Amino acid sequence: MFRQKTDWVKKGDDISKNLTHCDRKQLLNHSGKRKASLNVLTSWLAPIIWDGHYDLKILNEQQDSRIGLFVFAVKKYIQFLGPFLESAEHFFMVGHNVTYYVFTDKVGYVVRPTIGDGRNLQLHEITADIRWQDVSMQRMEILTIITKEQLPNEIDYLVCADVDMVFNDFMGVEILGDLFATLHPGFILDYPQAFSYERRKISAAYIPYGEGDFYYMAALYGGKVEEIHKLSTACQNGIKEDKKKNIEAVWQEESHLNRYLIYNKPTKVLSPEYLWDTRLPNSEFITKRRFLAVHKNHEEVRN
Ligand code: 5GW
Ligand code: MN
Repeated sequence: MFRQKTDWVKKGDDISKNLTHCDRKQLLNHSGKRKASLNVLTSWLAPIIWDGHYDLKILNEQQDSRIGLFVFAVKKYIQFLGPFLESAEHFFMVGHNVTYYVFTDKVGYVVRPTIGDGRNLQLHEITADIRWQDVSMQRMEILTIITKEQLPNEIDYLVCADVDMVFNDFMGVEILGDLFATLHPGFILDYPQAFSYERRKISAAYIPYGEGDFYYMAALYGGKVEEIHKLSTACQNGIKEDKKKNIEAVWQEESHLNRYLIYNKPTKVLSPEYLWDTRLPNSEFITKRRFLAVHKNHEEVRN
């Protein structure tokens, strides 16, 4: 039987804000804009996760997995770790079994937040690479190692996130799947030719014009541990090949991630509800802002 829309709207929620697939597309009258990101299915029939299209109660009852959240916080980015973890305690996989995997060069600076039942925090000390371009790529290298050696014994799904973010609304088991990635909120209405893919043939991250479904952001993706091992290994190999040629992809590991996801389609795609930045246009499409970019001073955090 069809459920009434009101069935899944919590008391006090503004129903008009609960945009359906059709509402969202109707908002888009501009010509020359692409609607693919606003769909609830990709062309390979993977769901695009938007609020209002699933019943979290049912999903929670089906899900008994162990979930890891991998986060990297070296150098000045240590300042983002406290708010990241505290907000995760409020909003990330509430009621499920969660392990935080924190990698930092500043273990002594970490203030452990109060962690709820069934949740735990692992702090791992690493030495940070010197160049900033290498730091974000170092994340991939660590992922390849832990997804092979340690994580298969500890968790089922791994979620990988940037640390310069805060959870601002619930992010739950609706995101979990064999391999999932999130739409970059800056490109939701663009056609693939405008995506900032790596366009130089010499790079292992090269994507020719005419290919590509979406532009994914490296600030949130995940999947089964085995799938993340395959993904990180492929990206890491691409990064190493480029390094041998003395080049680096235009958006570092994000470029390699985008290439991987064209030839290995994600089984779920997360809508921009899962990665938002309040400075961006097109916010009328986004009624839930579950994971927000912290507005950082680039000069200050990079030096
Ligand atoms: C510092 C300067 C330039 C680029 C990256 C860094 C940096 C990144 C760093 O010094 N320390 C660090 O832990 N990171 C990790 O890489 C953080 O988890 C960060 O969220 C992630 C990606 O780098 P971001 O957040 O600067 O990338 P954007 O695309 O969000 O600006
Ligand atoms: Mn970031």
